[in-house]
Amino acid sequence: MLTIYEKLGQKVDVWRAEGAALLKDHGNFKVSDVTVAQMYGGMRGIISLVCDTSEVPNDKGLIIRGIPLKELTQKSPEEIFYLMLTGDLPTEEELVEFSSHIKKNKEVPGYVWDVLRALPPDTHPMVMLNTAILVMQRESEFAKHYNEGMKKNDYWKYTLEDSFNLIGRLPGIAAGIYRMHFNKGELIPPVADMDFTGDYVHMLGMEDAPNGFYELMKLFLVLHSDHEAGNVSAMTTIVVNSALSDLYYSVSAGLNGLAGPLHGLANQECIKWIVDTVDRFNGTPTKEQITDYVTETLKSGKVIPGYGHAVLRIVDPRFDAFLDFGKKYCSENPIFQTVVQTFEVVPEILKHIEKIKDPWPNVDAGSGALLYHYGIKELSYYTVIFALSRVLGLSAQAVVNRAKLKPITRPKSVPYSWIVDKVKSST
Ligand code: AMX
Repeated sequence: MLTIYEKLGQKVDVWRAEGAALLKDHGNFKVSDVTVAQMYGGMRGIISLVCDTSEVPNDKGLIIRGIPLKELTQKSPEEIFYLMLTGDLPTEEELVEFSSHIKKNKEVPGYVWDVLRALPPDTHPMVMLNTAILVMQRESEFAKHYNEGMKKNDYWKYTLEDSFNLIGRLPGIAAGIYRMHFNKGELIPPVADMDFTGDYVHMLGMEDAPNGFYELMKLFLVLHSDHEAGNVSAMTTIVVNSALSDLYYSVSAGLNGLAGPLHGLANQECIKWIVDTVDRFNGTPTKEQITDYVTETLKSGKVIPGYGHAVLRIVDPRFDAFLDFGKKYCSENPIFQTVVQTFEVVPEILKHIEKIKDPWPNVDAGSGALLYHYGIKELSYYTVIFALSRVLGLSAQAVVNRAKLKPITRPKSVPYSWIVDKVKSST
């Protein structure tokens, strides 16, 4: 059996040779054009990034290294991380060796807790998470070896090492934030040999949660792990990382983007909207009541959280996976029932609003109701769990980019007058 460093080492040589051949033979091949509307419209649809860890065709949803998500929902976060890094699912032996790198880094240094305790009590949990990640930058192996003159060829190895250190500690940090911020009692130390999901559940203090909580967290951590490279958090991580900033700087930057309500914070916004609906109508609302509330929300100028997507044009398969889970474990719960009812109502309304390109639910439309069912009712915490999962993809993308010797990101910008002149001169 090859260790993860040996296995990736072999792949890296192949990837570099393939990339070099592609550039030599087809470097001038044109893959996309850019319109003025795209420049002014958030670069939507411009094919301009290479991402091997996952892809999101608009009519299929998430595919990780060629495997559709629905074939991966029973896997563990460790297996998905391995798959994203190498392109292969691990054998049992490989998984044990791989997981040992994550397990040996579980202890969170005391200074991280000191910094978190010093933050004002109304600090958002996402700020706590990103601060914790950033203060650990002093431990970056990449930064240390860079300062010692490491060779470019080895950048990926120390990025991988940073990812193991970061990912090993994150369940403890995320669980600690939950306990600290929401007064859940003392911090709970990790258990050396527990898996990523199990130890997180343990450190949350939720080992006695009702049947299915471990399965929910495992599914949650798999479903949110990656979504190609063009979304706000992934692209931000890539851009920052491309300056040879290490993983701590890059991931912390990317997660600041995840904290936006149009991106990862949508899960917090969505459950807030669902709970408000249930409160307002004293239980699971009727379809007519949901219709009224949707209309009111739209009239007030707000979006319906959990619906729509910049890329997808179908029901997000991640939403489908959560829906299946809910039907199995909590079909009687009024919050979950409201999610189901909302799904039956909202797309029909959004379909008739011309400007909305995707009326279907995304990942955030269903996840919160399940967390709520199991007793995690602190809504501002939801994006932290999303982040705990997404760090797997952000890290895998960074390692692969380093392996492929990706240069600094630096697209060209132009002023408005340049576009006007260009349009004039061509007509
Ligand atoms: N409710 C109301 N209006 C919506 C809408 C929704 N759910 N989805 C899109 N629209 C509106 C947009 O705000 C935009 O209006 P504007 O032109 O007046 O600004 C118009 O429809 C066109 O948008 P679009 O091209 O269909 O989508 P987009 O690519 O610009 O944005 C997204 C995509 C996700 C930001 C948007 O659908 C949205 O705001 N959804 C609600 C928030 C949400 O669920 N975000 C989570 C996404 C998944 C994730 O990252 N976790």
